Amino acid sequence: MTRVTFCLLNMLREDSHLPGEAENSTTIFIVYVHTLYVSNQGDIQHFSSVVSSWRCRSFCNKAKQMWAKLTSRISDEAIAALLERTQDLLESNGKEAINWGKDFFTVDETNPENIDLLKQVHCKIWPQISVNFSDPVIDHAALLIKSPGGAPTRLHQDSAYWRGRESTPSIFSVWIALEDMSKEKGGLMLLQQNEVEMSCMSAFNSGSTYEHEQVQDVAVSGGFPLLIVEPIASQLEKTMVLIELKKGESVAFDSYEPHMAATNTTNTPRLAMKVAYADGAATNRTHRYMMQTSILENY
Ligand SMILES: O=C(O)CCC(=O)C(=O)O
Ligand SMILES: [Fe+2]
Repeated sequence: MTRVTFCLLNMLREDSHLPGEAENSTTIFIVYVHTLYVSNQGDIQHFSSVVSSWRCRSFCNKAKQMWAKLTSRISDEAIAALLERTQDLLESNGKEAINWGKDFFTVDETNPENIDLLKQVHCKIWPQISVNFSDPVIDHAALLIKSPGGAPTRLHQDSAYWRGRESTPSIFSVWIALEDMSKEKGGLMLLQQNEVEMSCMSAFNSGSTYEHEQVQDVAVSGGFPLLIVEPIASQLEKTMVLIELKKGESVAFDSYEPHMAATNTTNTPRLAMKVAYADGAATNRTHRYMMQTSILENY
């Protein structure tokens, strides 16, 4: 009797089509050990065993809308400094900072505001960002404070707001929790199936925009006048999940990622901010909130 042993690697692919257009695939690798016993008469008896199998998710090649959670954290000190400076503004401008939060970070050379704080935040998040921009800029940064009882942010894609702004879409947002987030606080909600690794960010902004409609009363839509139309919105909302973010944690999402937030049902303001990055080389126009990251880093 002769024994012959050999290994085979098998590769299977599992595709999933989920609501919200994201298509993810999982590759399953299986290692088999095959042993053949060949008798002196030439009969073959076969024995096989699975040694190991592992699954490898290859998200980014097919997902059309994407978000990724950063592992870096903004420090408590930086957040405390930021919140201290928002106090006066909150009192004088009203608590719904979604309407004025962009002016908090004014990069205007003659009258810059809070750029030291923006630099601290940027220097924490930017090293994690893996995009291939030839001229990285901050397109805008904003406080996103939702007052107690503040209206929900209704479902939209930012691409609907940024139409015509760029030759190739590049703008993406980093949404930062300035306190622990919960659904009651009105934390950010995204489509779970669109989560990718940070290393997939170079594939950001390869999706498409759902039809949006203009709403007249922005007060009821959380300050955002362009919303995904029905019945698409209701369909997507079924799979929206709260992104669990602790104070200082953040999530990057591309301009095609549908997002929303619930009403803040607590009795304290929801404390969050965002930094929207872009490739300056793709932009069709500049504006007073825009700043090259290299200038900010040397500020
Ligand atoms: O923070 C929110 O409630 C929504 C923010 C948002 O939609 C955005 O910054 O694009
Ligand atoms: Fe948005």
